[in-house]
Amino acid sequence: MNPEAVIFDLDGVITDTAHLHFHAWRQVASEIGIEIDEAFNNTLKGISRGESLRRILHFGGREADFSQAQRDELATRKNSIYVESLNQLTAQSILPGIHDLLLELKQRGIPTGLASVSLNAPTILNMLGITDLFTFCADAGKIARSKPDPEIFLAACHGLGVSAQQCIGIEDAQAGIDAINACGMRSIGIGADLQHAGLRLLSTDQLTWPCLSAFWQRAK
Ligand code: B16
Ligand code: MG
Repeated sequence: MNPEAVIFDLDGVITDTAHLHFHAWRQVASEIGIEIDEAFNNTLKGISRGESLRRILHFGGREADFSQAQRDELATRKNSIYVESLNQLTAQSILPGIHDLLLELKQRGIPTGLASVSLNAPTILNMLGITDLFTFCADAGKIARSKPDPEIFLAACHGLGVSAQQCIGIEDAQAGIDAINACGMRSIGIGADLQHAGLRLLSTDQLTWPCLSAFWQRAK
């Protein structure tokens, strides 16, 4: 038996945009006197734009200093810088092994889903030239809670018409692994430091169909 679907996170699994988020947030944060480093940025993986800003303001001790309208302006400014930087993405920016895996899943008739909380996800898939390799992309604009809440993964399952218990979810962030586990999917984590992943791999080039299939047989 095969999984009913394989559901992917975007940032850190399909392509690495974490450094682009970091550069944009660092610029906006620095303009209001908050310095963030890459270690702090890692804690924002899988966290929505609004919640990321709240955490940055909290980190800088400035949570009380900005109205909602000012926060919206900061988030919009960060997004403009980020979207500008997406111009550098091409098919070469797809992480190792991912294109081959998406093609193989398509050939095997196994549906693929995207569960990214990024409102820019459709643009990014388009820049990478892989929109057609996804059966369904959950709409981040329609979810109320970012990871570790399972909402975006459940939305992907719903759109694909599959049951979460019959799917594999792939993530690079702890919040994402927690979201996958919370909805009863089988989790694969990319990264040495992840906790509670059903299978932990060090790099996306280990994400082959034989690897996923063996994991699924063991998990069932
Ligand atoms: P945007 P994922 C997440 O993507 C990123 O990991 C996170 O850093 C970012 O804040 C979030 O998307 C929202 O992105 O500002 O483009 O809407 O990991 O869920 O694919
Ligand atoms: Mg990610």
